[in-house]
Amino acid sequence: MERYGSTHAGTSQGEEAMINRRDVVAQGGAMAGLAMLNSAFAQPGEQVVPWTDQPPSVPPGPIQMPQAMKPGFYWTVATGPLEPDKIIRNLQRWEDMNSWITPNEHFFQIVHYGIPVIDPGTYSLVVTGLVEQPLKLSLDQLKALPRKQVTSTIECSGNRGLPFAISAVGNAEWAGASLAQILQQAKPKKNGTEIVFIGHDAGDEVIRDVTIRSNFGRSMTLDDVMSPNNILCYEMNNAALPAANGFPVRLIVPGWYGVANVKWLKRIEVRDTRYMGRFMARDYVTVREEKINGESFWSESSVGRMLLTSAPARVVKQGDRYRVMGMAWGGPVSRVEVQVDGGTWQTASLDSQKGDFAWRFWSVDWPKPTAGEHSIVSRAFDTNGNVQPPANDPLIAGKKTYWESNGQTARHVRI
Ligand SMILES: Nc1nc2c(c(=O)[nH]1)N[C@H]1C(S)=C(S)[C@@H](COP(=O)(O)O)O[C@H]1N2
Ligand SMILES: [Mo]
Repeated sequence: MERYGSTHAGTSQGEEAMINRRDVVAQGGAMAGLAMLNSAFAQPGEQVVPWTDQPPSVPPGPIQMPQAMKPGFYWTVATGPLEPDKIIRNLQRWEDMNSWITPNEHFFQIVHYGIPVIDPGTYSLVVTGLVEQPLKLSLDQLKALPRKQVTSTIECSGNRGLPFAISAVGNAEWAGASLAQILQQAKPKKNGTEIVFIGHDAGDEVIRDVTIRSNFGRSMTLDDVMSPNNILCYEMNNAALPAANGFPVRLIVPGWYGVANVKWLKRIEVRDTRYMGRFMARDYVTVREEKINGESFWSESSVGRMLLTSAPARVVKQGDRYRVMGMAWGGPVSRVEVQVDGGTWQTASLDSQKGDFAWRFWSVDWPKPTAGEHSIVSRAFDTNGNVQPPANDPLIAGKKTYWESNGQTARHVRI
């Protein structure tokens, strides 16, 4: 495990002090108030023991990128090297992620081409392509459709693949119109199998030697699109979407990695061929070595459904009693286990908040830690019998790109 010495940007030592009941309720609103009935949140009188392995702050570009983050030889970003601190924003320290619902002002933001300015009064969403009935919906028309809500945890698939991005995950209650209902209204033609979601944001990219102006886009199969959980979302935690999180309308596809949740939606296009845009087929492609009958197979797969994972959020203490708490997500979580200093795995207690797509908080007592440095690892299990893989699992070790890093990770504290 690598260690990172510098502290996270924007936090001071003073903020590391006690988090009491009033702060937790104030930060998380009513949900946090309810959550206080459960054990995973810091209780009154408990103090947070900060991790000693704080991530470095997100670097301003241009910087030396890890090899896997560099665009390919036949594809480059016309504006030059990527600038991580313009893309990855508003990360919280893990110790501060203390409410089951992440407040809007603390929700992470991934912004690849900048934040488009959109007038909600003239906004419209177009549904076009291989459909019998093309649609053009204003924001008011979208809001007039039956309102659907879903609590869903979004994680950037690059989370924990880069040393400076280890908390690009949050949980919110999203509200909007049913995506399936709108697609049904548009009536895809028989050959319309690929549904492309296009954002208002765009950038210049060079493909081979052609410079194109390309909008952010992602696609899903018609089958995946018709899942009843998907929404065309205009509200986040009962407020309008913040500008950086997709105002006025974004896609929310519970159970998929962040990149599939297209923000600032402009157009939905029904097509009959696979969509191979940057964020489907060049970027956000996981390259992994698999052994099939002893032979290497290099799988190259587009980032898709979220994978099972967990993370220790923080260690708290009251007098000489210690507790480790954290979150698990990316599947129907059934159990979480925690290991200290490579010892035996202990079963954590899971908080009761549920929702098929929301993270679960967990906690475990740590009765008598000795003075000194300790490492803490968690692993999640789901109801389908999956286990979060250890770092040396071939699934993780054979992966050459940084996306989908759902393996077990160690955090460190000094007692
Ligand atoms: N139009 C558009 N949608 C986008 C992005 C983007 O840059 N442009 N970033 C994606 C990525 S990579 C992630 S992880 C999520 C993050 O959602 P958030 O910024 O609301 O946290 O948005 C996704 N949707
Ligand atoms: Mo992402």
